[in-house]
Amino acid sequence: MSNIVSQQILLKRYPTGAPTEQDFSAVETPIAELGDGEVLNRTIYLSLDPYMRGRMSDRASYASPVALGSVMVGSTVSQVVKSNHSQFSVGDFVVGYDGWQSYAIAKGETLRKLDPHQLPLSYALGITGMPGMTAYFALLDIGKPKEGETIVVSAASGAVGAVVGQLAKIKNCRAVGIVGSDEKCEYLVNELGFDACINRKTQDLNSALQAACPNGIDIYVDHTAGPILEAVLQQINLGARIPLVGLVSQYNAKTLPPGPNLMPLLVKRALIKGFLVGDYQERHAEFIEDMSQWLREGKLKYKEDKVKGLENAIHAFIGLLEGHNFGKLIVQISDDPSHK
Ligand code: NAP
Ligand code: FER
Repeated sequence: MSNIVSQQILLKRYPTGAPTEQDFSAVETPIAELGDGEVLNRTIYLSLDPYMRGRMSDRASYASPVALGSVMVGSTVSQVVKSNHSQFSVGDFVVGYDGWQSYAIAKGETLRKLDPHQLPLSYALGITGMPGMTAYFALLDIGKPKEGETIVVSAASGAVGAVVGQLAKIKNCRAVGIVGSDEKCEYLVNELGFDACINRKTQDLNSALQAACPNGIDIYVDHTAGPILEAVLQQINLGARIPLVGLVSQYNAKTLPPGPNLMPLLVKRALIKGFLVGDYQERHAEFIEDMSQWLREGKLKYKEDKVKGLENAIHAFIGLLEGHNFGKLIVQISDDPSHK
């Protein structure tokens, strides 16, 4: 055993609602000897991120929970103190996933070297780390911004949101942020170049969005779900895109609010897209050709629920919305001479 002691923060219990100090415990643990391929890191920076709340829960999730009594997980920037790995030397700066502790033994393959002359080391946990990458791909790959479009982002002054808004400006779009204080709003507009900003705590979301987005909303990068998503949806444009990136409004919820829980959409990278059949008129011939053939070949079965007499239409229609029809509901109003 080396004589180095690591200060560690352990998860003591899974919080109900908002985490409290009592959910954690602080301990000092002597650092073990290094195994083959391992590196001893002195933590310089630890990233704190909203996803950690999800790991502090034994509810089923996309990621396994932090085991009670173990060190809280988290991304770190560290300096190598000892190395049993050929690619890392004492003094190297690395980004890794060492968690909430002052020293950690890490496997070399979990670390990436950082050049301290390129950018401040801590940026590797933010703008050039996981949050920055989230902003970059959520906006550019899913949002696909086009010049002149309006982009709204919630948690807009945060690690991801501030990058989303600035990337929107680089793409010559209108950037509108939603945040929780006037101070954050001023920063977004005056320092980061956002076109407008809404304080979700003091302003009426619907009217503020209307004022801030006179041409409607083309992209909403959703970090919150909940009431902000609800308000934004009222003002989206034809063909709007909504990268569902986070649901922070419900991370501390003891019980989920009524209505659909969108978390499975995020976890499964699922697509919900509005549909209007009229958009497909130009492809009518293709539809008729395929369907007629599949019907002739017996590959499609079709059941009709035929009600006879116009006088029965009202009753049948009321039943349609109550599930009384079984198959395609049709009213036969007069004889069909083609049908024997
Ligand atoms: P952040 O924005 O730096 O911090 C979280 C912010 O959430 C808070 O500062 C607060 O800002 C806002 N917030 C908290 N409670 C809220 C509520 N009830 N309603 C609305 N807003 C609330 O965090 P971040 O690291 O940039 O992450 C932002 C979001 O992206 C999170 O939902 C996170 O889980 C998600 N994320 C997802 C991925 C992914 O791969 N899917 C990756 C990274 C991050 P205001 O008070 O100013 O509104
Ligand atoms: C988050 C950060 C990261 C989050 C999800 C992730 C839903 C997922 C990362 C991954 O598994 O790649 O805040 O919130």
